[in-house]
Amino acid sequence: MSIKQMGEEEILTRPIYVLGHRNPDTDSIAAALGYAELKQQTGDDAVAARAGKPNPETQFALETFEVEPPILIASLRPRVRDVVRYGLVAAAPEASFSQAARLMRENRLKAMPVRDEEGRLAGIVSIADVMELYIDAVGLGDRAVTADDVRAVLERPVAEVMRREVVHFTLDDPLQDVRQVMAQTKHRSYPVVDEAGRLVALLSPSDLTDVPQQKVILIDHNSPEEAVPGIEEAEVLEIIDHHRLAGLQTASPLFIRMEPVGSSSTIVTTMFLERGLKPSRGHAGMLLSAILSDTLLFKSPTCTLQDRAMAEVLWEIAGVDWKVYGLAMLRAGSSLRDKPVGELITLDYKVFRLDGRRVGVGQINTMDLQETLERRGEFLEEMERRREADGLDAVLLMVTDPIEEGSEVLYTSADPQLMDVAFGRAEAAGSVFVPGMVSRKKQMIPLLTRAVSAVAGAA
Ligand SMILES: [Mn+2]
Repeated sequence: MSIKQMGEEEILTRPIYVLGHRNPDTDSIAAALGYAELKQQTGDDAVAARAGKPNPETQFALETFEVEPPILIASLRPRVRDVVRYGLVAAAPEASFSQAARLMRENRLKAMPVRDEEGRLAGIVSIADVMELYIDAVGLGDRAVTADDVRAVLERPVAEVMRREVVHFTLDDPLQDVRQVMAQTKHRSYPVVDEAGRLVALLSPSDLTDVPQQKVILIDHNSPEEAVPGIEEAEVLEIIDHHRLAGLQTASPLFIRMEPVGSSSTIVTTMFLERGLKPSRGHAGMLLSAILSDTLLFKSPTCTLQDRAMAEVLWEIAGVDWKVYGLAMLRAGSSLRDKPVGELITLDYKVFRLDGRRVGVGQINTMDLQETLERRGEFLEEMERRREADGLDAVLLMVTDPIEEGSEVLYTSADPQLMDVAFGRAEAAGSVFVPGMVSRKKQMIPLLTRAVSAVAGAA
């Protein structure tokens, strides 16, 4: 992060986040790491970010190649930390009221926070408090105020006169909430505390008038539904992706690189080579992992010659046998026995809008289909619960066996006809094995899209 001087305040300029989709898969993490490195190599202040917890497969890859996961960005909604100016005037609790008053006058403040020895917010002291103190001391005009009265008040320690109930904010409070509180309380300024409760700054309403937008590069996704919450408040500089275009609107022109290849990491690797650069060994290993994962070891119909060619470049740099490593990685990611069904359904789960219908489709890979299907009933129950809770037309789960090359598709739908059309009279069984189906994007979504329009046409 770079620091630039503006007046006497230090303002941290925030880096560009290279950010993958929610429910991150290996591609979404690896392509973010790789592309952030490429941007850094070409002189940009870019940082890889992730929208959620790495899945077990990604965790295996990160550990194998000794790579730190990207930073977690759970929301792009601006927070107090994005606008706060650090550095502030505060009184010690043992200071006298007159000392505090002098500080306030020097700094043209009407109120000042009080900070204890540990640096925590202890209270707030204000010029207006002095009025109350006089009234307490001498009553309302019962007798004349003497110099001794004034001295007695001014010499009292701040700790005795401060207000301890203070409207304050934390660095992580969303500005949306802050604005509401400010509108209700109408103070000139509010103390801000960090995670440990330490006083770090004062925030005034004018700090919220010109909020800088977070700059982001979206990787491995382009739809607002898959992006981190608050994406509409950020500035999207670039999109690097291999999915269909799905409705993101931007305020400014942007750089877009989308290619129908098996993985975003393939595009990132291609961009390295186009610039005569290459990723570090660790990131090469991650990018390779993503290609192997997205293409299911080059077997998926989404796999192209370019995926294969880039993978070859990457395994040279990473120094691994792709087949041995790839199988170990898929196996690490597909150990499902101990996981609750709710977690498995959402592990790699996306909601699609297909011709007016909203359909959730999850996918898990397993090397042991039978073991997973022993819990079929449990899965279907949880999927139906989720479908109702989210008001979806259907929820599907692809349980994919990359070695057998096929998927057991579990489904629950408000409209059984839709599933009948999609999977050919599957008889409300709630599940059907589809040989050859391994890709959600290239096989399942087109199939569902056709079924949705067929049902709409018939109605
Ligand atoms: Mn991908």
